[in-house]
Amino acid sequence: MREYTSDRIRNVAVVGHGASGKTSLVDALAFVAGSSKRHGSVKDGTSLTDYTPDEIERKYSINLALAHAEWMDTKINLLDAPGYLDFIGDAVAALHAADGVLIVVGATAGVEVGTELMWEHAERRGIPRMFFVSMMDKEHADFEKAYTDIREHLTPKVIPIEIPVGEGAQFHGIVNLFSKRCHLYKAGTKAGEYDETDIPPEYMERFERYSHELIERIAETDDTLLERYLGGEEISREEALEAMKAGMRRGELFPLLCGAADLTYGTRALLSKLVELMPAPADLPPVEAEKWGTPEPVKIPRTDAGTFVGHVFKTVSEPHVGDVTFFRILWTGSRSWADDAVNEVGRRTASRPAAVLRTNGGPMHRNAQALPRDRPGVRGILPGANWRAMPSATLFAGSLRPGFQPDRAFGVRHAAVHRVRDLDRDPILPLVVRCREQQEIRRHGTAQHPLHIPLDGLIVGAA
Ligand SMILES: Nc1nc2c(ncn2[C@@H]2O[C@H](COP(=O)(O)OP(=O)(O)OP(=O)(O)O)[C@@H](O)[C@H]2O)c(=O)[nH]1
Ligand SMILES: [Mg+2]
Repeated sequence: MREYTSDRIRNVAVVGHGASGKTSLVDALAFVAGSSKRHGSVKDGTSLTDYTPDEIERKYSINLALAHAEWMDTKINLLDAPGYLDFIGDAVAALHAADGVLIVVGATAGVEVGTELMWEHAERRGIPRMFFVSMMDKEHADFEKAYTDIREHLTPKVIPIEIPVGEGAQFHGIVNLFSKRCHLYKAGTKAGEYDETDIPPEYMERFERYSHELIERIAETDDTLLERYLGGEEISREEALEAMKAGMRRGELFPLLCGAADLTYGTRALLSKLVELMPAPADLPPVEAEKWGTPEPVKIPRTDAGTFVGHVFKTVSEPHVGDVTFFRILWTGSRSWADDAVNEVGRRTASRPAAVLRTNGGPMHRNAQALPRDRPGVRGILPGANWRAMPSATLFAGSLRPGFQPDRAFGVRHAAVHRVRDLDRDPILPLVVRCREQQEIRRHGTAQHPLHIPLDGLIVGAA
């Protein structure tokens, strides 16, 4: 797999209510992009990101898991979050590791309690969001209803950028409101291939209505565009896309797309929009952190120079492997990651990873690739064995060598978790995590699944 520079990376959390189609969508995106050899399925127990025996048996996600899709010369890291509230801690961790959020809403179910919770968490973080109305092929699928639901329950700033051609069993295409073209899918399409056509006459009136609304809403977020729009000037696709991306960054616009992951319909358009509209790590402001072991604040610019800095967002214990830690690179560092990537979370001795892998799906099970130790990295999302560093991709696994003494300090700060209610009395336990910035972040857990996510887990190099 090739290496990607940070302007060619998108880190996207895929969140939503339970069974809204997130895992199926991640599978379809990875397959359609050619980054996964097979189109896995939750029903058959072959999905990329529901890979643990428990998930395969139960047919729903329990853990946050990673996959990626390479599209338009860009690597889209997809963090597939579980939707069931019991596991919401992992979904919150995904939101904190990503630069953009894809909120999946079922075309029959609309906005549900899990959708609202994810929206609130994303809103608090203020990161760009995009909606995807999934399962458009299902009986009683209703795009309009899902759109209205989002507008009424989540945000009036949602705006469709494509509309479906047909719904339920008749769903067979999408009209792209930017390009004013129609994508029609053939029955039996395997990887989202489509015929591009003019807009069917019977969809013209609907297209005009939505297209008008889209341009008007985009223009409202940009004074120069608004002036031109009111002056009757045409706004090009590129200008509209650029203004939309900027509007998303400011939290003023939330595009809405649709499709059917099982059929791979709408997946190519979604991949392109993830690349075109989601921010690259390099587009974002510096990360605010603290020097390890001191209260001294530091700003970590998102450049490729300096000391390696990563953010751990999930640690799991893998059978026969040991601790596997997922982390994203905030700052690659100019030295090799293997030297820089060291250390300990709340332990006395520091340690370094025994192996670093990248994965598309389960850590040790499939598609895992060992990474050379001396490669100067590129930022991305990765996991690690009791953690650490890594280039453009994903997993980092292995066991720690005890007794390693680092000459450079790195550390993860676990947020202090305060219990605010009694576990036994309240099955969904609101917890308050107090970060160093004294900001309060509510999280939820249950007695069975207490939360120990290094939400505040910045690894900061003492440069
Ligand atoms: N008809 C149809 N069914 C779908 C589609 N996408 C997903 N499903 C089905 O919906 C069910 C739930 O899909 P998942 O992908 O597991 O949903 P999820 O959001 O990951 O669920 P959790 O991880 O439990 O939150 C599965 O049985 C899928 O086969 C689709 O596009 N069309
Ligand atoms: Mg899932």
